[in-house]
Amino acid sequence: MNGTKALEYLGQEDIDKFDRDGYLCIRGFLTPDETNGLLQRAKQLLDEFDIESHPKTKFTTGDDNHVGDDYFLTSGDKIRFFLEEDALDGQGRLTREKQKAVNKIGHGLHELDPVFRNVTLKNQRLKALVRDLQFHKDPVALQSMVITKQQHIGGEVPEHNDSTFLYTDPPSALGFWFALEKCATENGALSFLPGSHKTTQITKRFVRVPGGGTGFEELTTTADVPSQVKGDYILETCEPGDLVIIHGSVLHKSERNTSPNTRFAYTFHMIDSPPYAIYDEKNWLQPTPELPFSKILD
Ligand SMILES: O=C(O)CCC(=O)C(=O)O
Repeated sequence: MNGTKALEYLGQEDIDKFDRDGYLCIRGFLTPDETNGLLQRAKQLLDEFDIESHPKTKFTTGDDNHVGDDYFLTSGDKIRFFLEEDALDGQGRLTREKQKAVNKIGHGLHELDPVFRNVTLKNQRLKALVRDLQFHKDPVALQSMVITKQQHIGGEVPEHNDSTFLYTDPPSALGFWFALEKCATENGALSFLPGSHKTTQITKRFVRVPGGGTGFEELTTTADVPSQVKGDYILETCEPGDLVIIHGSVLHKSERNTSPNTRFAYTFHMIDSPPYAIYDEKNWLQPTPELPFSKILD
């Protein structure tokens, strides 16, 4: 994947591991100050958001029941708050304090909030890593989120790959996922099916449905790859400050958090830009003239 250019941040063994497994954990990528800054800012956003004017949009992920209301669809250039499925009772009232009811904050943190922007768009270490990986020719950033995995009710994230949700032609999604707290078995650490990026086709894409809402569109695939994924999921426990780079085709998931500890993580994605990859108007998240997707290597 990497040519003859001298590496700036990664080692060749990191690049080889990412190529083999479809994901790569980089321990201690963020400094303790950066990690704590992101965590405290996320908690401050939770303290400050107004639950009275909130439409009570929950973050749901099932194949037949994925969130798709206007609050979600127009959140690409905003900082919005999506609730845990179990945070509301039958009458739509919160069953807990608002800070413990939010599943995730998204999706324009990396553009709008200075603390998140610094780590995402202004981060020289990250730019060096991106140049080393050579995954993209001209990457842009989109879809940033703080995933809180709340104590006791933090929802499961079912098996998926990210290119289904951020589809480009050809697929080019790459996830950057930063642990802000300890991530262990009991609070829903990420797990991966190593190598599945080489054996899994992108067979559907998450789209805006004409007339409103979201759904999945089936794709016709021509790639000649084995459809049967072999092997076992590997749970990747993380310490605060660790970064996991996630190939857009690799299968991954996280379990429900039934523990008394939250599992805050910050994540955003990169895709390639034209002419290398086309991101079209069917995608759920749309750039706006006021806030186009920012380039990473400007
Ligand atoms: O943080 C999680 O539990 C899931 C994250 C994930 O699957 C993703 O960012 O694609």
